[in-house]
Amino acid sequence: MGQPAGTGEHCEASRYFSRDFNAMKAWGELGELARAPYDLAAPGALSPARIRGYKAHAAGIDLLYSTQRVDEAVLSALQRLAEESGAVAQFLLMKKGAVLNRIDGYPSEERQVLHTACRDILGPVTPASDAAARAQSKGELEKLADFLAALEAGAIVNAAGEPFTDLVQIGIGGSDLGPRALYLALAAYGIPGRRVHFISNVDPDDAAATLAGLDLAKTLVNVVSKSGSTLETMTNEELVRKAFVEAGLEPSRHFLAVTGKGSPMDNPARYLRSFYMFDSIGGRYSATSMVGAVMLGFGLGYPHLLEILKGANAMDLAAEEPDILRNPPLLLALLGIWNHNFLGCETLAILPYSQALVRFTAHLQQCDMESNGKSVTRQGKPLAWKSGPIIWGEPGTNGQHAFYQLIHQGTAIVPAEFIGFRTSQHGRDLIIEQTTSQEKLVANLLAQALALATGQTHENPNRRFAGNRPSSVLLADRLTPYTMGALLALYEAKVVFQGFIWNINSFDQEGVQLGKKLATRLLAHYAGLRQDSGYSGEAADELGWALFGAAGVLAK
Ligand code: G6Q
Repeated sequence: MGQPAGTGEHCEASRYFSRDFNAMKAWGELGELARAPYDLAAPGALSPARIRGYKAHAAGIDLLYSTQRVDEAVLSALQRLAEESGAVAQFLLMKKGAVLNRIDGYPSEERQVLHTACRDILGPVTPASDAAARAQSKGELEKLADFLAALEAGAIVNAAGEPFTDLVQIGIGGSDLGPRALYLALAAYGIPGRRVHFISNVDPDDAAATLAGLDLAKTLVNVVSKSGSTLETMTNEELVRKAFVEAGLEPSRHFLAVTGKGSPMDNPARYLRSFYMFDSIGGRYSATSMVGAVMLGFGLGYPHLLEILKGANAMDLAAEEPDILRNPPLLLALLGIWNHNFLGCETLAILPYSQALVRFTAHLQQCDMESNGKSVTRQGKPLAWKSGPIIWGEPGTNGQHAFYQLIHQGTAIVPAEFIGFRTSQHGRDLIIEQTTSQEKLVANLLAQALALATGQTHENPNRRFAGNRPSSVLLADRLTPYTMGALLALYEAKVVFQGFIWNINSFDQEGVQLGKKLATRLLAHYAGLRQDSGYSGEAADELGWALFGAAGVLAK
């Protein structure tokens, strides 16, 4: 395991690693086809046959794409693009443990990318399985199973012999967004009497508000930081530890750790239990590692956690399929490239018609924008084509009463990805005027996709809808743990496929380092002032002082 992507058994597929997007034959073909994309607003353009036929399926999720501006010629060219770029070959290499997190010839993270191994263990060993990563994931999962069973059996309790009812997860970025999105999505499956809470922002009010309603004596705190050194997380951990001490509680009986081996947080004596994540799992891809699993196991129970992993594994397997029409993550990636690189759309709205997915778009914003917001190739050369789009969105139908005006009639064309479910999670619904609320929700989703595609002619120009605004619909029966795992893995694979095709490194995040570094220097300056001259902090409130002070410090 762990060969750079240009040596040994990886040689065959590694020829794809330096292939420039605009040098591919399919690039030229798609450019030609983009001169006259499929006209969704033409009469009869959305025929029943098209709507029925333009559908891919995997792991319980349908991808409906009849409302994209594609026809058979475009789909064939997208298939050729997938082949020329070796998208699936690179995905298989990733799963096998190639060192893909790197830039040729420059210092970089030089890491494998093995988040798929966290759920690979829920399926059979395949030729793409990485044995060492499977063993690591299995070990941590077994440790977690033991811990959860001990909680269940009352073998782990608080000092008063009572069971733990609440868990607070402290973490930020990848150690917060994905896990939080999953928990909120699946809270309907929670173990009765258990609750999960989150603290991420270094804003002290985030911690204060979360702690306000908690009985700390019955609360576990799960501190999650791969590096074990993130400013926000370390600060919040200390703040929460202090609250426990002030309440007369011993933190090491309440605090759990999820961190990298050997990190400053890897100190099991300070924690009730320590779980590990590994270098080969990037933060934004870590929701199915211990980063999400400990909290999800506590809140939803181990069987539900396994269902999430099984759904993710099923989608990872679907992503190995070379035919793009049978590979929803790859097809979604290619449709995104068609809209972004060839039809010139700058942003992508991800619009879940499910309140439970309230933080899913925020997670995807990180997963996509941190991965593919890059300007150099994997050889360090400036990109001559556009990489990742801007991702945004909110749950529907609420969004319809907010920003859909621009999506329908604004001057920017905003492709959309709608996510919906045929039945609700709770099953509590009411028929009003002959339809249930769930039917109203799904009808709205489908109506939006249709309206964006076909538009509307009108003699009043202000009531005209140009149409030809592309969208896809991801539809599943119900938002279950299995479906959620599949949905998560679908988007993770979509993002890495796009990165492979754009020839960028989707696994590092140098772009977030500069601001972090400068903030650390500013804080050192404040600390020095406080020590030397009794500076109280108020002066920083004056904008002029703060700006000039900051500029001066940073210029040093
Ligand atoms: C994700 C990023 C980043 C990371 C956070 C938290 O891919 O690397 O969002 O997850 O900065 O890092 P720690 O887990 O090390 O605290």
